[in-house]
Amino acid sequence: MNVKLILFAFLVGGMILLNEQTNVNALPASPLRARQDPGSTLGVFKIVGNSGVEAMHAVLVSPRKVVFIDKLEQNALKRPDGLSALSSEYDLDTNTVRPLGIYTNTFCSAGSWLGNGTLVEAGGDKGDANYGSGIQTVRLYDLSVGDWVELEGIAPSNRWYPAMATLPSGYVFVLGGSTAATGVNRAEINNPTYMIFPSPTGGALVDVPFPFLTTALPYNLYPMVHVIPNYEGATQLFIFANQNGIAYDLDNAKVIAEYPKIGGGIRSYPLTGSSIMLPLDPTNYYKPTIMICGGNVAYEVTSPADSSCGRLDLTTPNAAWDMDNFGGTGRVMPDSTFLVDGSILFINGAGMGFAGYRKGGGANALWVNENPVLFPYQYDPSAKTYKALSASTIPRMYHSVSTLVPDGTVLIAGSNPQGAVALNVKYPTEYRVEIFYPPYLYSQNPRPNIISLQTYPINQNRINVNYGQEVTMVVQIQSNGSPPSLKGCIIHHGFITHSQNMSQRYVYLEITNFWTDSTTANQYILTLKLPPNPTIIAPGPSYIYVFNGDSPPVSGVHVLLTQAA
Ligand SMILES: *[C@@H]1O[C@H](CO)[C@@H](O)[C@H](O)[C@H]1NC(C)=O
Ligand SMILES: [Cu+2]
Repeated sequence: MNVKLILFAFLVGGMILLNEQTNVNALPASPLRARQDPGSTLGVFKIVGNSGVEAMHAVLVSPRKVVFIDKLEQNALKRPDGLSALSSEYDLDTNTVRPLGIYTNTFCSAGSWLGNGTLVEAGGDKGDANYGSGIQTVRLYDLSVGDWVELEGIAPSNRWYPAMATLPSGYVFVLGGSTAATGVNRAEINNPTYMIFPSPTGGALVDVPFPFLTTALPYNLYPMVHVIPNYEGATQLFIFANQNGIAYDLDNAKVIAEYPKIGGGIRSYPLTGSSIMLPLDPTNYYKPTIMICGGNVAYEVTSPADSSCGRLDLTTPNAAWDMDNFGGTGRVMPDSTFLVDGSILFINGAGMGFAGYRKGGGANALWVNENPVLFPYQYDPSAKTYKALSASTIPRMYHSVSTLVPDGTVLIAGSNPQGAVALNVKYPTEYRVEIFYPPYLYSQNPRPNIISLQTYPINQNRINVNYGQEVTMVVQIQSNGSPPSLKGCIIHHGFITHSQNMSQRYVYLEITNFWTDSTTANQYILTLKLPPNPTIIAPGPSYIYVFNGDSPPVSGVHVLLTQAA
């Protein structure tokens, strides 16, 4: 036996003995403590359940429920009428699914929340004998109903691979796409227009020309759209496709800035990259920085994925892209997901090829996305550093997703690089749902337990809050000898598909007051100031968090953020 090993065994044994004898820090088992799983400074993946339908899209609809949406294919999960479900609701407490009622083809659509808290999903492809056409369909999901209502054929044009974003008005902006399914877009099927849902005039939905999408051909599908924060409350959008971005004033229908071309590869479908607006901070007046990562330089099966990210300050005149090497690993179809502490998880994707389906079958199958990247990076936006974390065992390539869950974990699902369900192939239709426990869940900083917001107890229900409001929170934090070091934030979790988080956003909240609650041990009362207007973060459902050092709360608070009446 090796000397080091003996020494190690002795040390571990000694430590256990010490703990048993002296009972050092013997706290009761409680969610207030850091997780005690065999520790990992690199995070842990766990397979927890089955998504029922392939998870092409995912959206957190309440703290413990995620809705998945697939395309038209023969999933094992059946609707009450016996046909395969195309959408499901996943319960994070029981790890079970129930089928939802989507009856039109959702391949491939998009979604975003209305400011009133209803989820909108729009677009898709042709139907068949059993399922309606989804290509002009708008779908609505209300928590109170717990299921979809489909408005078939109400959109004025076909949209396949559109982008969506919640506007400061609370209406949803639906941009671009093609009029038919395609591997790469082309002029004959391009849809260089946008529509706003519901109709701002109250009349029929209308399409408005948007010429940028013509100049961005052929790589203009799932364009990236982010509302630009400003104090005036103006509706200004950062829109990016292919390798170029503009700032667009939607109120006055004009381009107000054209940004330089990004370095590195192409960033839009099928050479799919990911974009994210870095956390906004009131201490620097919500200065907006966009980060775009991954993609590919060429539409070729054997082309290695792009290993670059660009950061751009949208409001700095003549700003240039600040490029890096994406941690040193190329990724096409990465997902970018905010963690509670303001870091970003870059996860999923492939090291080679592009977004799309395998060509051929059997031993001759040609996989157009290959070399799955199994490990995430945790990116620190302030230090601009990447940390490689633990790897999953499951490839997550085309049609896979990840989303933050309010308990600080990340749900990962999907992957299906083929047109129909296939299980016994190299990269099968993937139904396994994983939860990733980021390193901060193994932190020694005790986790805050939020007890109430504005005197309302914390449960699954949304609490109504307004822009500019100071909200009062009661929180318990187990003592570990040092006083808690709290930060606050509000996160809009977005709607995730095809490596885009429609309207996902992270905004730090100023803690304006903080005092110890003299009536209850380890309890604190604080006030948090919400952002001033809906350009900073979309109106509608969001989650308010406080975190202790890096340690996230037991759960964020589900709120509905609106303008004061
Ligand atoms: C939100 O607005 C949409 C579109 O007008 C409407 O269909 C939906 O019922 C509204 N939701 C709520 C909760 O009021
Ligand atoms: Cu797709």
